[in-house]
Amino acid sequence: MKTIAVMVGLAAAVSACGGEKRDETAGGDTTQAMTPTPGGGGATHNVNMVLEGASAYRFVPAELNVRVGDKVVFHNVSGGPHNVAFWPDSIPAGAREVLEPQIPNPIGPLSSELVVDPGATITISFVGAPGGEYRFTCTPHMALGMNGKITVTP
Ligand SMILES: [Cu+2]
Repeated sequence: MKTIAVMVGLAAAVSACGGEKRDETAGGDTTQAMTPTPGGGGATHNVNMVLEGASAYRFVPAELNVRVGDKVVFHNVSGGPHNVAFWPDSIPAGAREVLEPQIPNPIGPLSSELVVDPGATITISFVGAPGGEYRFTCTPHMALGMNGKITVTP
């Protein structure tokens, strides 16, 4: 099963190199062209968790801006298992209370379960979240620089 996942990941990486900016996992639910909603948010943003080349583990995009009320869906595209782990000491005051209930079976503080299956997702909602910067990492690939940042704007 692992071999299949790696091959799927390679196929995704190769097609991503074709220059066409396309998200094959997200069903077109992208927010690049979204119009701000009065009162904030409600949009869905997609982040792919990928292995590029032999050892470049990344969140793509690694940095994104969202509004309070939006949600971010992390997709396990290649190179897994991955997870999403927010740094408890670098998120805004009050953010922990918003994030913690959304992370069942944490493997560490504010650290989601590992996702293994291709296409598996982790969804984090920023409904009611305080504005500011939310830095996160992928626990298995932390030392390899798989990090990201979400900036939440009220
Ligand atoms: Cu990872």
